[in-house]
Amino acid sequence: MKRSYICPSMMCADMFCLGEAVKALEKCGVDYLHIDIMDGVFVQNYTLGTDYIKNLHSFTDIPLDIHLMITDPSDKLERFDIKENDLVSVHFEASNDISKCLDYINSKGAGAILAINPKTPCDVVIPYLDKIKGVLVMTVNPGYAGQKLVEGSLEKIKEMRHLLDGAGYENVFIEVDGNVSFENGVLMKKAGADMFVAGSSSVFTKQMMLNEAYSRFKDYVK
Ligand code: S6P
Ligand code: MG
Repeated sequence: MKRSYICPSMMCADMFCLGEAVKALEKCGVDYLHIDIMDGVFVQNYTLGTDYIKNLHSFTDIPLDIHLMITDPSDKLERFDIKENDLVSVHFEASNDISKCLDYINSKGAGAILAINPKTPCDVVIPYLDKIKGVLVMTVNPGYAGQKLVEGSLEKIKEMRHLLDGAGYENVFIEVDGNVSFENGVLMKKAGADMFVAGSSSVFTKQMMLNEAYSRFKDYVK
C-alpha cells in the first residue's frame, strides 16, 4: 500500500490564529500546506497571494503545495516565491503554455503538478507525463471551500490511476482537492488517490481541535 500525503488547506484556517495553526500543524508533522491562489478571473473568488507564500516560507519549514487558480500562469510564475521541495500546480484549463509552466516549476527544483477541473477529461494529461510529479483531480469546481463532492469524482480518480499505470507512470501521484471529508478520503484512497487536500470537511472542521482532526483524518486515509 502506498503512503498517503496530507495537505491542510490554509484558506480554511482561522486567519486570526494563523501562526498557532501553523505551529500545531508542524507538531502534527503534516506533509505540505496547501495554498490556494485565486485571481478572480479563472475562478470567481480571490484568496491568498504572493506575500502570503513569502511570509509562510519564512515562518515555517513545512513545504508548500501551491495551487494556482489563475489565468495564464506562464506569464506570472516568476512572481511566486517557489522553493525546492514545494509542489506547484497549474490548471490545464488556465494555461496558455503548459509545458513552459511545468519546465519553469521543475527548474526551481519544485514538483510540477497538472490540475484538471471536474469536467476536464483525464487524457489531457498524457502529453505532459514526463514533466509532472502528480496530477491534481479537482473533486469540486474550484473557487470555494465547503462544497459538495462532484458526482463521478471517485470513478474519475480510478480512471486517472488506470490511465497513469497503463502508460507506465505508476510514480505519478494523484492529488484530490474538494470535499475530502473523513469518509470521502477513505473512498478516494481506495479509488487510487495519494495526496489529500484537507479543508473544512476534515482537518479544519469546527467539530474538534485541529490536532485531533488531523490525527483522525490520518487514521482514515493511511
Ligand atoms: C477550492 C480549493 C480547495 C479548498 C478545499 C477546501 O477551490 O482549491 O483547496 O480550499 O477544497 O476543502 P473543503 O473540505 O472545504 O472542500
Ligand atoms: Mg486547492
